[in-house]
Amino acid sequence: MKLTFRWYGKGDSIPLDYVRQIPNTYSVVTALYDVAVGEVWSRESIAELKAEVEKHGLKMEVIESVPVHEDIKLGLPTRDRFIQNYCENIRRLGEVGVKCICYNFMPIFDWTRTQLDKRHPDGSTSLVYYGEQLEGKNPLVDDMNLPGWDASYKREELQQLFALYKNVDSEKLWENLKYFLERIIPVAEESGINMAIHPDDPPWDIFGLPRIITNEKNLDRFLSLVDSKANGLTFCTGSLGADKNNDLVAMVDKYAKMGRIHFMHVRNIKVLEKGFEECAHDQTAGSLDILGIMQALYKNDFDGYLRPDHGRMIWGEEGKPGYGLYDRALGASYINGIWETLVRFDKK
Ligand code: DNO
Repeated sequence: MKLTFRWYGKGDSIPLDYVRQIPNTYSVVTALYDVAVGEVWSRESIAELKAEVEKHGLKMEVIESVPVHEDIKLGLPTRDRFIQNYCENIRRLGEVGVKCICYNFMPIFDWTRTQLDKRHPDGSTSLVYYGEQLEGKNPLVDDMNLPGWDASYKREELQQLFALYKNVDSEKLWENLKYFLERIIPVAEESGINMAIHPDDPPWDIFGLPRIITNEKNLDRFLSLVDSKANGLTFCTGSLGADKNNDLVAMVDKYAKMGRIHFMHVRNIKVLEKGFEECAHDQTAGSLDILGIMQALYKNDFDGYLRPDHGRMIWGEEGKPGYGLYDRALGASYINGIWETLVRFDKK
């Protein structure tokens, strides 16, 4: 396991020196945040970001994300130009030693929550998703400011996008994903990069938009679209774990054995009837079997990247929801402790 920590570049309020002080941190997980989706990242900006990271004794081996332009997901004729740009970004990142790129294939929206600062009895706050609050809501007419959504979309743009997605059901989305993978995976192979798709969060359709990276059957289908090691997974426990039917331990065991998990996002959640609450990483804090997941990684000699995922806001910290320092550092330490224990009491 190579422990990593997400860092949002120079605009991140958490200094790299602090990240470095988290025991066992090997690499940051970062990206360029000022490039429009679909455009080519300049070599200068990539080099500058890498130099900044390395100046602080860390590596830059994981990029999260190189976002996928909506035209690619929609399968529009304009997609080829954006796929070419995507390939160029893979090449450029490979040139500077990046080993893994995380991306997602969710239509329009990335992760979705109903509240970012739900206060819990111990005074901490965290991200939550209460499905009841979304029932009967329509983002095209209701005034909704759902956290996690790209706030830069104007209502009219959203309406246009939704209209375009009318022609894209889940089968069409699979087709468009295959078209994309068939073109980028050979480039990733040549560039020494493993592509790692992030599951849909939450793993079910949102407002009639299809979501397909959601469960074991679909992950199997995804991996077989292009059967190459470079076509792999970001296994996000919190995303996949929101669906009670996903047996995370069995899935981690299976995909780690196949060598197709390149990146782990580890966090715990409390699974509710119609949603979930994010909580501390610890086993006892939520519903997921974090120990079982870590053990499945260990048993399969997992040597990919892993990062603690969203943390709560604790100890009065203010910052980017899910991405404060304190609780993610606690998560990292918890993960280190589990791993060291597994190594010490080796029972493969
Ligand atoms: C949320 C993240 C996601 C993830 C993207 C990957 O905190 O896990 O936004 O970075 O889905 O493309």
